Amino acid sequence: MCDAYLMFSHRKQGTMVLSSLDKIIHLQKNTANIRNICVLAHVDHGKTTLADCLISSNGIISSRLAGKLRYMDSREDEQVRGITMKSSAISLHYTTGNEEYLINLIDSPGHVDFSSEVSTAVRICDGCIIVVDAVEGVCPQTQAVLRQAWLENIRPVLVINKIDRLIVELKFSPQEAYAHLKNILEQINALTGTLFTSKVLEERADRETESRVNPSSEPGEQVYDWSAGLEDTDDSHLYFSPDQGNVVFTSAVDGWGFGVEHFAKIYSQKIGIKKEVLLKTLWGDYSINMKAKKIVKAKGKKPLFVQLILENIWSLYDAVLKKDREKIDKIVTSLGLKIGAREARHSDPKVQINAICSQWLPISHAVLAMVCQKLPSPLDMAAERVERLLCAGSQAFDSLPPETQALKAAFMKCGSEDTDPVIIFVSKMFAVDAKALPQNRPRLLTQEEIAQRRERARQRHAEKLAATQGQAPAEPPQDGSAPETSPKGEQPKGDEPRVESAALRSPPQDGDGQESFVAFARVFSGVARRGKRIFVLGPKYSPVEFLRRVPLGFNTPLEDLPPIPHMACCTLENLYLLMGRELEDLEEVPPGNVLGIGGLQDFVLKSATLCSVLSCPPFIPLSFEATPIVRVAVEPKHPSEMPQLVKGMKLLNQADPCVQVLIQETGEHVLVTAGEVHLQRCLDDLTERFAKIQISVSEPIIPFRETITKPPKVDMVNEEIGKQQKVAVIHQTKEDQSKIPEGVQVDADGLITMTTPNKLATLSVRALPLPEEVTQILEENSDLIRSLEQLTSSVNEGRDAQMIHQKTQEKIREFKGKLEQYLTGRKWRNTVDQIWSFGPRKCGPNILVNKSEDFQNSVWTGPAIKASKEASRYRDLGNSIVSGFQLATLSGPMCEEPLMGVCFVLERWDLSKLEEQGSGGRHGQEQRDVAQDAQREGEACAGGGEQPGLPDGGSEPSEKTSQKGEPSPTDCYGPFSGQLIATMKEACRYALQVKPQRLMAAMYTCDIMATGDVLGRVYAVLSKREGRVLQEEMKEGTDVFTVKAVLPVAESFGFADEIRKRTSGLASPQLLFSHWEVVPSDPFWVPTTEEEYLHFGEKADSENQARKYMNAVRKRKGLSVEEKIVEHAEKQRTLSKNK
Ligand SMILES: Nc1nc2c(ncn2[C@@H]2O[C@H](COP(=O)(O)OP(=O)(O)OP(=O)(O)O)[C@@H](O)[C@H]2O)c(=O)[nH]1
Ligand SMILES: [Mg+2]
Repeated sequence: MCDAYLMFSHRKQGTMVLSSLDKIIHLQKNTANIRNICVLAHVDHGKTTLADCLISSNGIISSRLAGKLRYMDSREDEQVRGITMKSSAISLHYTTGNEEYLINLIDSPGHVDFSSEVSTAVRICDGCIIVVDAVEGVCPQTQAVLRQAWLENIRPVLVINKIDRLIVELKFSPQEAYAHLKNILEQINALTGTLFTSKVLEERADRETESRVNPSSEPGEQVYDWSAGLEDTDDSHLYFSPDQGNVVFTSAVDGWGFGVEHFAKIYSQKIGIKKEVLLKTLWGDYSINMKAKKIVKAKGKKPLFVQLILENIWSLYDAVLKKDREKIDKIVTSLGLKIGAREARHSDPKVQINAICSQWLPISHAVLAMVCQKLPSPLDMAAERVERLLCAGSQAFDSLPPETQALKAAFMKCGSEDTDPVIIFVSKMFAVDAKALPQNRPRLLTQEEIAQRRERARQRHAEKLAATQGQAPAEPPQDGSAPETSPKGEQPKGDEPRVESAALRSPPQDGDGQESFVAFARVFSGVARRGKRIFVLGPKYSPVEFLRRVPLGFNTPLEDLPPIPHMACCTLENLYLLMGRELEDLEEVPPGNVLGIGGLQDFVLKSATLCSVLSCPPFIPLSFEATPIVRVAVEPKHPSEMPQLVKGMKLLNQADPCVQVLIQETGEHVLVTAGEVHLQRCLDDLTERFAKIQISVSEPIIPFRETITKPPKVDMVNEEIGKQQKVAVIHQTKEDQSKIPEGVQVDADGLITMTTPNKLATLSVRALPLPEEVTQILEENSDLIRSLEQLTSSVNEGRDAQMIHQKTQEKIREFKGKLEQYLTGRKWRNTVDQIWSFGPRKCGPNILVNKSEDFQNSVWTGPAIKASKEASRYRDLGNSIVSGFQLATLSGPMCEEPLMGVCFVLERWDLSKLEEQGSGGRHGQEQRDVAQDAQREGEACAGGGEQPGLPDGGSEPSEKTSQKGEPSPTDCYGPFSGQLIATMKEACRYALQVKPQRLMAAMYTCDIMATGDVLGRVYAVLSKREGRVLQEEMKEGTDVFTVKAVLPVAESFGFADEIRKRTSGLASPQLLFSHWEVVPSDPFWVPTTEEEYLHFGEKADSENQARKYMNAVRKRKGLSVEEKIVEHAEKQRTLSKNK
């Protein structure tokens, strides 16, 4: 097969040079030749290594170090752990033919914990490189990043990396490797297909492809007609296929890579078949009849890809690994390569392979050529992407003011005239050591300067020598001798000896180790100039609202503007070119470029839209895949250092797109992070950079949800709850109910009736468990619910609602339909129409249903319009009922965690007493703010006034006194609306407590890749931690298994480490929050039947997972914990029986 090498002649391909800053500045102006791209992949698939290769092509790092240095991983912990944690950008220069390109490359992390960094990267790119490990294939994060790319509307190309592993590790034959690669492509195309057809992309799909062509059913026949069908339809870019030029095969560590185009070019010259034909047939089931120079479609025969490409690579590896000197030399000469003597003699085959392959098939050329050809420039931004970026929430683009709509053209034109609006999006803020900023850093010395310095050093040395020899120096030392050697405007004052090439400048004034924030941003339109005044738009800024406030419109001079909410004005202080670890100063940045902006830390928290015109709406928020779920409380080791901690937390919050920093009601400072690795990074950042103090960290705070279920049919020993046992159960429920105070009426079926302390209103509430599907629908649609609630409330307040996007209305209808589909049966009749609110926070997974006859109100239509005075009173007080419901759902009775999947039905709401009393009394109550007294006196009043079970009768005293015209005693209860809120809240809580309550635990999905031999150990760890395996699959052709499991977050701490240790690093899990799951055990369970006593013992102290969780939360929150320390069980039992 070696003969094939004779066919190649090494031609100078795209060349890359060490670019000067001037060159880059020049290239930034040619928008059509800019490519803003990010590298996305599953963790460890080789993004940073690939980036190294591309960077080394620019001479920024040496090619020998490429792949080892991991230049883009500039943090110490990134280097130590070997994973990327932050996305960072670098500008590269690439020349091919006559065209020069500027490539703004962003390397992103692959670990799930840092997926928010991926979101910040894709927002400011136009295209992305998806890297897939040839052995591991499509992994969970591959899917996630592909999805993110799709959602952002950026175009992907594919790099299948680590091909060398197929040769060296898996020892595949070229034919097997081909089948394997084909398989990977199919997987990833299937993924693209599902994304494409999935709901999110439905509308896009409709527009972009009339006919969805499956790449496997490519028009094969046409190929015989050598020229026809080559200018294929344009939807091809959706799918990955080597013949489309959007796939390259690489080995980043060995420095090589190729697309089929490279080989098509060479073979078309050698065999004399048109390049276009070869392009179409080099991938796929085609083989060649060399004699007839004909390509035929043939299954089962050796495909061209194997024969003409893979076999050559395989035989090269074979020769090098077997140290077959002769063969190596033959290959090298036939390829026309020149291998340095050092590499050629090197004992490590890797070095040889790298030396040969990186010349033969330079990876940077293969990848960058594909990027330049297949990925769009900023000028090609789709109109649709612009519309999406500008239309937050449910707004329709057409409903925006005309000035705003006009901005679309600016985006697409990328105009750089002075009249073009400047629009910049900041996708994250990152912290850099202030010393590293260009303005605080010594300038790189030019050759001349270095020469001068060398001369000076020599002179000094001579002086010193002379001095030691007791001679006077030939020349006096020059004081401040060489102004020309110091950076502009920085005159070195001292005459102290200077260290060559070390810092010329004293550390910046603001002290050592000061953190400075740089915005990671992109100019979408106009030229960003240093010193330019610009508006910073917060996420809630709205041009529509602006027009409402400012009648003169968007052209109002700045001085005349009234204060506008969510908007600030600032100056672009410093602009930087992002060069990986380095920043370079820029004066201006033309549109379509990625840049860093200094001096925004006081204006921008995490992300923002900067704009020179106020007609621009803020960009839609970044979509984050990972939900922050791991919470810890932090405190300084020395209490006096609290201010530093607070300051540090603030900085950390700004520097990380995903972390949440909050102070809990308990006063604890809490960090919420996406996972353990993320947590560790945040803590490191806090102690080492932002707070610089010792901190102590609590055990992770694990979130739970509270819910209720249907009464169980079997008891804990799996016996059906029969009649006799039921007695016992009821006995227990009675005991539970004794917790419910007097004055609250409980019906047998769980209906709670409560009266406000002033006896004027009576509420009857029932709690029902929602079907699981409904809870899920509610969870999934929380954004939609939020817009729905906003809409209804703005209608209620009489404001005309903003024009709602047609699509949103449709979605609301669809959502309602789905709820109706699952809420069927007698119990749920008409329920959907009667939904009044969602909670907590008006968008949560619990619903309030209004079945009261006196007052109808529904979230879909707003309150029923009844003109009567009575109706308006109900309407006014309705908010209190909703607030009570919101409070009740925010923290449940078990351990004050939010509720989930509960439906509260307000069956009756009686205000007739209030009506009787007349409005005078009510006014009196509402106007007087006696809340403080009320508490004190309230207790006294409540003691005597309430009659259990007779809510109506209880209101008598208040009526009497109010008739007397004296201050009514009900005043002591505070405002009536407040009483309603409290009563509603309490009623909801009691309604829950009479039902079987359950905890819900947060669950991770966990993807583990492990080789067959360590699989058993992985399972052992999983089951120890209450994990459940959902699926186990073997990757075709390898002995790698992928295991999908679910694992409670509560049990996940240290899981990754444990798995890694137990499997000697061969398996590593990726944990991603997925859903909430009911913990089956009843936290309040105690044995009640003989069987249960027998089985669980009288102390009933065997493991009750739910109770353990509940008590842990209660303990943490400082709530009372009923821990039964049953010393003499017999005695206690008799006691309670005697009662
Ligand atoms: N055999 C082989 N190993 C590779 C190749 N490319 C990268 N690697 C190795 O894969 C490991 C991970 O590489 P990285 O470049 O750090 O991976 P990454 O995708 O940046 O990882 P994260 O940033 O943590 O998501 C390193 O040990 C690399 O040496 C390749 O082409 N072949
Ligand atoms: Mg990386």
